[in-house]
Amino acid sequence: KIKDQTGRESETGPQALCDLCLSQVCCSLDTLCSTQTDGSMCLSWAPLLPQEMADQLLHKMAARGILNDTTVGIFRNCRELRLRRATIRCCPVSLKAFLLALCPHRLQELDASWVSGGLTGANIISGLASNPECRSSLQRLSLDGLNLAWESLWGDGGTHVGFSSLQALRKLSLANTDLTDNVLEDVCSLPQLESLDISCSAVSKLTPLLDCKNTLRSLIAHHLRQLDMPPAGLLFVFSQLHALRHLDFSDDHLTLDDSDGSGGDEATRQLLEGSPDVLPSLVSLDISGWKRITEAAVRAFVESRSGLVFLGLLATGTSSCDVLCTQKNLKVAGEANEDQVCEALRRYRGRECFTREALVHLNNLVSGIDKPRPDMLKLVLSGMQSHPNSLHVHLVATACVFNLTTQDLAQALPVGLLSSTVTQLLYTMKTFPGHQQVQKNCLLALCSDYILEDVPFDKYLAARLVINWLSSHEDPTLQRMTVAVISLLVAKLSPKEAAQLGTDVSIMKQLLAVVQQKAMVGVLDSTLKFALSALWNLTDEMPTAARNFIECQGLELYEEVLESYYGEPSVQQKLLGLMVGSVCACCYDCVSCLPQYWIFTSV
Ligand SMILES: *[C@@H]1O[C@H](CO)[C@@H](O)[C@H](O)[C@H]1NC(C)=O
Ligand SMILES: CC(=O)N[C@H]1CO[C@H](CO)[C@@H](O)[C@@H]1O
Repeated sequence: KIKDQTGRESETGPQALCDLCLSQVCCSLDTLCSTQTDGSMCLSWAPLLPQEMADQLLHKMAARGILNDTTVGIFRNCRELRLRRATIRCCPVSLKAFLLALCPHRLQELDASWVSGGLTGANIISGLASNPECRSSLQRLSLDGLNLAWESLWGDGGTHVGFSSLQALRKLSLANTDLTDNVLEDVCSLPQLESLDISCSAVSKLTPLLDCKNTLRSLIAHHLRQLDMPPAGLLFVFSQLHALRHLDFSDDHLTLDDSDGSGGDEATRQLLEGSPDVLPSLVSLDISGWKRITEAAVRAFVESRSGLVFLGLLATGTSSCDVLCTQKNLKVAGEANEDQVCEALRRYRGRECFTREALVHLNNLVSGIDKPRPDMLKLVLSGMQSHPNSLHVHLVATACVFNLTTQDLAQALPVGLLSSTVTQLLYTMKTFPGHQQVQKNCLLALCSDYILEDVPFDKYLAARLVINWLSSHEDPTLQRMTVAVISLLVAKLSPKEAAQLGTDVSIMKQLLAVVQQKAMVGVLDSTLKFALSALWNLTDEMPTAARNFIECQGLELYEEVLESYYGEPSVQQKLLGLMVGSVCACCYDCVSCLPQYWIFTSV
């Protein structure tokens, strides 16, 4: 195990040299490339790289968010950079760039999920099928989240292409697409199809699956909203899928009255209670979210299938069924205990509804916890990262983070993990600016001497976010916390960052308002002291900040405060320190503040 600078065991160890080199290439693309006439980039000098290196470079570029029409141009050179396992996941890549840069390669794998350049599923299929090598080499394809725009393939009497043109496909993912029954028929005619994901699509009948019953080993059919088959029909299809080992037929009906009468509920129950001759090869079954199944049905199923390795039972009300504990090799996603909840968080990372449900149960488990649990914190963090815009997820996740990092627990966690966690909290604060509870949870988690002092994160961003929040809240406990956090953060800023923060008049006003509020009632508490320290740090030798301070009537206010707290050395020191500092800073810069200077000397 590797130790980090602070001597603790680090989570990750050093980065691989290859990884560092690829990152360096990503940062230096501008200098390594020339620009072609159409604006795309082209490596000025391209050595013949080992094949895997090209894949890794593309993955790195996609992960860093720098893959787009311009930069993907470097892969047009398909002699030196040979792609096999390509990804453009979530990247803005247009049809033209896709055709020029990716289609000439003999691809084995392509992940084009959630691309944002207007590419449709039909574009991708016809592009790939136009390269005869690709037709026979492509084994895995993921088009999650895309508009398939299938009609466009049949326009103008052109040659018929479809999924069936890609004869080597074994694994296909079409979750969250407009996949319909007709297109599913085309898909199921693939001769080697082993794994299919049609979750959240518009499919209404599963009958086409009968065409690939001999090859299909994994079917993911989560939340088929438009499924319209009687239970007997569904069960018949299942009974024909002899080769199926993994079936995910989960739904996300988390309340009882949400049932859509698709027959899925009843079919699930019958499947559980039915004979093990149906789906004889099954080792993994996911039926999370279905409400009408019973513990008796689950028990019957588990007892009749000794080879079972996974069962998804989250939000079914059956995960505390006693038989589950007796199976040593069986992993269960559910809510009955810690293992089940963690399993659910791992499995359902991509599913908002289940992630939230599992986090709620995790929060119950970790409330009052007194052992550091980096494993749990990692799961919470990855749930937040997978659903950056889901308020439901962040509301619960931030509460979990607080409980998992509170007090002494933080010091026992790996610094790298804490640093990523705080960075995520800041992102969360930024994403949900108006949400009281989320902001409060983040603030509570941040409000730790150890985290503020010893964990690396963007202190400038944190200070801005926390100050923003201060403006809209008057609850004294939270105000004290906020001001304390601000004062610690401001002390940690680089001179450049502090100068930048001090240029914001609203920040000065917030802090002065706190001072004024305290001075009016004449209390001398930590909030006042923290606010005075923050103001001092912000203005010390900072001409612009000092001028802002003066323009916001800071000197007048300080004059009054000085009178009210006469004989309180701790306050006096902070007041005079700032006044001397700001006036000095300001007079170098701005003669107009001289009258205030005279006020000051008179004091
Ligand atoms: C693509 O990304 C690069 C690097 O991030 C950027 O400089 C360039 O402007 C982007 N091009 C387009 C077309 O968005
Ligand atoms: C020990 C501890 O800090 N428990 C807290 C866990 O989080 C909830 C809020 O979600 C608090 O109410 C508990 O006090």
